[in-house]
Amino acid sequence: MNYQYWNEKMETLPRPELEAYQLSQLKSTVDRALRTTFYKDTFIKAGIRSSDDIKSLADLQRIPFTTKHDLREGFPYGFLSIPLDDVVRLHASSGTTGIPTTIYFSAADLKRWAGFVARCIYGTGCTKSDVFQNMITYGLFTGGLGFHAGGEEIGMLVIPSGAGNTTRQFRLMQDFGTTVVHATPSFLLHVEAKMKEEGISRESLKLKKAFAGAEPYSEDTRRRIEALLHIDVYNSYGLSEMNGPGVAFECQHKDGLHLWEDGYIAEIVNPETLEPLPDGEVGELVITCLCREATTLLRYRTRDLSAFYTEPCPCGRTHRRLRRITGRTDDMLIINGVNLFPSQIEEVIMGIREVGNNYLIVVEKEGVMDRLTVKTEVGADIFMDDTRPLNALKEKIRKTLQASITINPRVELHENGSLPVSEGKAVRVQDKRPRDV
Ligand code: DLL
Repeated sequence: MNYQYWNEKMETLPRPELEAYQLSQLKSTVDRALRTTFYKDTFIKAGIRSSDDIKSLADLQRIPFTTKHDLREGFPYGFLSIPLDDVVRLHASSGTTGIPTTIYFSAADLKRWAGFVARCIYGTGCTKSDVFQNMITYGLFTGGLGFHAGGEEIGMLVIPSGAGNTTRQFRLMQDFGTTVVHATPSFLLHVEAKMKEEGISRESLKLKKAFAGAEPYSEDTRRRIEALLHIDVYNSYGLSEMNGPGVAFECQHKDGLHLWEDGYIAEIVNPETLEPLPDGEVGELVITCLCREATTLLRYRTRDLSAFYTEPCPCGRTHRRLRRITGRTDDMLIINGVNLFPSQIEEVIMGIREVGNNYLIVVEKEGVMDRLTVKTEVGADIFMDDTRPLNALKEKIRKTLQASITINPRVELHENGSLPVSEGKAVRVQDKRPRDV
């Protein structure tokens, strides 16, 4: 395979040098943290007075974890480590409580972030000759401007189309010969369904690749998008607290996501005990940001579940790979006492050929019991008025799900294109059970 590196020196830095670099960056991050109102207090309690107290990477363990709750408590400037005058941009994600978590960037931070995203894009084989249509939300969400800057850094022609409006997306693809797109996996599935509906032939498009991320999806979903659109799909992971996209990305092997360890220190911990887990074991991903001067965040508990690969990657990059993120610790549903991640359902149903591209999980109370309903669309080639094959399909889905998740779900089949689609991250779960107050 022909590998291309955007920043060969950093991407292939031997581990001892990479770790020495991390240590020096960690030290400056600790010094910056001491300038924030949040860490000043917590560091003093932890006995850290300056970066001189950090002698090796192992000393990271002395630093307390930071949570989303801390970020909200520190709103708006508790994590800022440079004068506000030197801040040139903010991004924010508004959570369910309404208090946004806000991340500030200096001009140098934006430049570094663009470099990491460029590294991701270039590593998939893209060049400045590609035409890149960024079909994701712009604005406070980091996916739009983050990928936009990465594409421009490489010198690609970037089309800032934003999310939604498939008719206009097809038009742009045809007019400008789009070769690469970026979207959530759920929007890519929707695009494919709309292509059929609008009679757009695959041959009229020059598409080769897609970057898909911002929400969990299964390997079967990736394969489905690849087969339907005849493209290569690369998994892209990131979060606003760590700048946005550009934290971890698949290389041409599409087997695990390289986490850029010169920009981030990642740990996998047991989400209950918070003890570190050995490579290969699934746990909560905790990240320290080394590549940003405006907002300092150390040992941030992402709530995302993943594991480190133990083997190095044949592409030659020395940065460790993460397994596909299967969900979040706070995504877990408990149904009549059985723990269930929505990704377990997706894994099953996306492997069934007759199932369409969209689905919804509904949990309700029936008397004292929880009731799980899985609503899935059927493929475009399946007729809704032919009940015999539909009943057989329903039974097949129910049985396969039950064998895999040990819960007997109710299955509802819906016409292709009839379940709600969101332009941003897909909303896959409706938990209608009354909340205990
Ligand atoms: O979703 C940043 C991003 C934009 C990533 C574009 C990739 C592409 P947030 O809105 O803060 O930021 O959401 C971050 O989304 O903690 C994960 O739970 C989830 N997530 C992001 N990428 C993936 C992925 C952006 N590839 C949260 N697989 C994260 C699974 C993902 N989950």
